[in-house]
Amino acid sequence: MHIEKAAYAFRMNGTPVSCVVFGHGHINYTLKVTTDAGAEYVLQKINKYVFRDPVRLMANASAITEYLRKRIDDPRLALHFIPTYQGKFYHRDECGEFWRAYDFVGGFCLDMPETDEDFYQSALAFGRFQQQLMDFPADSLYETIPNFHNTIDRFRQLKESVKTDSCKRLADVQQELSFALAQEELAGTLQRMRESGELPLRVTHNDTKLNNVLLDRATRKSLCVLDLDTVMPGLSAYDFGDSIRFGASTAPEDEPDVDKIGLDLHLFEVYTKGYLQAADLTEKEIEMLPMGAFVITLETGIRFLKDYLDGDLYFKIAYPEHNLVRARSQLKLAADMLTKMEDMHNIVQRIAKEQA
Ligand code: GN1
Ligand code: MG
Repeated sequence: MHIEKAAYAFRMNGTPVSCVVFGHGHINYTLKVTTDAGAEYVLQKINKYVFRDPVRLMANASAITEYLRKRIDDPRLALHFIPTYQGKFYHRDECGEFWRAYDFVGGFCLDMPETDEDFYQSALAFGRFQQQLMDFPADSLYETIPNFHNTIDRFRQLKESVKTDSCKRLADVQQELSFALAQEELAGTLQRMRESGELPLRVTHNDTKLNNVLLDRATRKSLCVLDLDTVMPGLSAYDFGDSIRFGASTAPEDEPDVDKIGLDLHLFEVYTKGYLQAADLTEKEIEMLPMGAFVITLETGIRFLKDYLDGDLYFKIAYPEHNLVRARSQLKLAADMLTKMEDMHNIVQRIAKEQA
């Protein structure tokens, strides 16, 4: 068995004896390490193309987990990073790659909710996360990816890639591009409200996919949220919206048959119940939740589209057209959401009233 050398840099309990690829993330390289003492860890190589400053990234992530760990009674309710023998939360190897490790506490993650309750549990987890960080000093966090959910800037970046067309792929994406560009004005709504101060800045997770929630094997209740790389000041609508995009779709993010893709309003309702129960939002924030679903779905669509045009530099792909397939699915989902804005709005308002 090949054991990544980086595993030996961390103060693990025992000596690593097994090391296997793990999880479904699109960005970092993730492994599960087991030691001769039976201890299990997640070991990750941080993607330096995506995260330009891994040291600051780990400063954010460890500050957050330490803050959370003071506020929980069961250690499985927050990630626990393992220090290296040098006493840092990251290890820099001889190739200049950055690694980190955290306790593997068991549990499991889902790519699609198997039951309503699974999805509800994920809503509670992300709602709680935001609630627990309500008083965390947001301005002490570095912006690990500047303008991450600045949809207006995402359009600017897309247009740059269109202009360059470095891989001569523009002809493949005409239909997708014209749909996306027709939504540009509406898609800037949240960013404009953020800038004008109409929506409050919060510490948000910003990558709230269902598979970033750890569920307990025995009880199936949510334990904690994973992947703290993009925790930054943001809007509640981003976190809500990204969860809906990923978990309340009738098909996976990379479903090639767009006819299978749409918003499942029942799952939308399930998630809304959990999120509003756990997080304490202002009236304006509640009003903008459906917009969050649309904006983040469209934004993710144009990010995949841009990466396809650029030659797949950002997201890991499993086959050559993967990013194009993902872009098409997300734009189809965004289009379906547009037709269901009023339904989403009615559901949100009804639940908000019921829970008031
Ligand atoms: C990436 O790493 P992963 O798979 O959790 C991406 C998200 C996208 C998502 C799409 C840092 O998340 O923003 O929504 O893929 N993360 C980053 O599946 O760009
Ligand atoms: Mg991620």
